[in-house]
Amino acid sequence: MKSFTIILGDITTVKADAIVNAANTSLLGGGGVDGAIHRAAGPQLLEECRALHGCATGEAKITKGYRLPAKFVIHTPGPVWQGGSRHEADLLRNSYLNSLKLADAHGCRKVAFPSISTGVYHFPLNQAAAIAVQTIRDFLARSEHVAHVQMVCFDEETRKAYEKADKG
Ligand code: AR6
Repeated sequence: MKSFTIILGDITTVKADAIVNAANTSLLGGGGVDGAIHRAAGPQLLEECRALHGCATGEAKITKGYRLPAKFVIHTPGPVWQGGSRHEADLLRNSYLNSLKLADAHGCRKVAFPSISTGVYHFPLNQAAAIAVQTIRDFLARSEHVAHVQMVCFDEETRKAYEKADKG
């Protein structure tokens, strides 16, 4: 049985095969969930990230989880919202899809996502939630290894938006 769940919480405490990081294209850390993941994983994560030489928006790269309870971290830079006419929706969909593909290729069963691009990147929350939920549910219907996907929302407003998007 496959499942998709939406919870309120801190992704750095989630026990999963992979957690996804809402990174930037440098992959060298930042604020928000990126900063929290690097702090919790420890300095070895930054060391491994340096060797990756960045990542394009909508693409994804994988590292170990080091001190995190998660085995892997999948780093994906989501798009910065620039009004909606700069392919932001396609790029956000790519961030979810490429992260899921990478998790599946590494045999991950449980994967946890934060709300990519809806923090300092200012992607409108309801639109981002609709894209995330649809991409995840479509992928789950045909994934080989990925069986449990969790959206880990850091605040109640975000949790409500994903719940609404999932109920249609
Ligand atoms: N667990 C789960 N979600 C969290 C956590 C946490 N520990 N901390 C924050 N969030 P943001 P973005 C939520 O700004 O918009 C960084 O500097 C947060 O409340 O982290 O994709 C990167 O280096 C919000 O709902 O990511 C990039 O430069 C969501 O995570 C840039 O920010 C995303 O907010 C990426 O911006």
